[in-house]
Amino acid sequence: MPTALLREVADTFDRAIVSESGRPPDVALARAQHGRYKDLLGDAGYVIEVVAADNAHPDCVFIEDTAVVLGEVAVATRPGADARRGEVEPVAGLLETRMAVSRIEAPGTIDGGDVMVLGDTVYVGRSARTNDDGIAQFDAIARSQGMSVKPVPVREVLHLKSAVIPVSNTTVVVTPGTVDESLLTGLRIIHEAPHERHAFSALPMWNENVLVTESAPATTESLNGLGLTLIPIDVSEIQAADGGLTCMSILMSD
Ligand code: CIR
Repeated sequence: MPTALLREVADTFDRAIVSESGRPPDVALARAQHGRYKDLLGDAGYVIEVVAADNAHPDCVFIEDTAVVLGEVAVATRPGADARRGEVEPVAGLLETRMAVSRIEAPGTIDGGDVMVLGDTVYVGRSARTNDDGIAQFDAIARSQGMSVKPVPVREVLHLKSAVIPVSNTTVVVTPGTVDESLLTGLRIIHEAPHERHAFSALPMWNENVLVTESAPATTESLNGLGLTLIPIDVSEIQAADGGLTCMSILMSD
């Protein structure tokens, strides 16, 4: 059964880390938007498992950053932001009931938001949160699963998947100027509409339906013709805290 791990929104979410241009998110509205997200994943057939929030970790709803499933193993990350490191163990503990868990050790850092798995290729953003040592440790684990890692330096945005957003295994939406697109070999690239810069995010689901942010209708329209079923959702409060649609879940397809 496809399974989605989610983490509840903390009461302290209004103290989440936000970029300089950001604003604190509204906690009640974030909870309502997170509830809708959970419902849409349930409608798509995912069994939902929810980890309780931890008010000592305002960003804990962004569960994607704490662990990545690669084939038969889960990788418990070591987030680049000190304040987020305590989010990892409750998620790793839950994953350990299902599969082997490998851990990224200091001085390595990696956030799940920097990891984009497309088939056997794993693109990993080198960002303010993910360093070379973290990428090297991650690469060793990926190789053990028959996968190969391609590092992609990221500019201007928090994570690789803030700017290179998969909508399927072969197509990504890219925010122009944030990555060297020649590193995205073999992928079809669609550019985010200039007036929607950083507003588009997506979550491709196992049934080939794709959640997309309501805040980027022109970019979404440019995906018509790909044969995908696109389902808009408003996640304004998640975006206020620099999150997108992938960041609120860890999806496992069997
Ligand atoms: C942070 O700065 O870490 C959070 N406020 C946002 C994390 C978003 N994570 C993601 O997109 N994977």
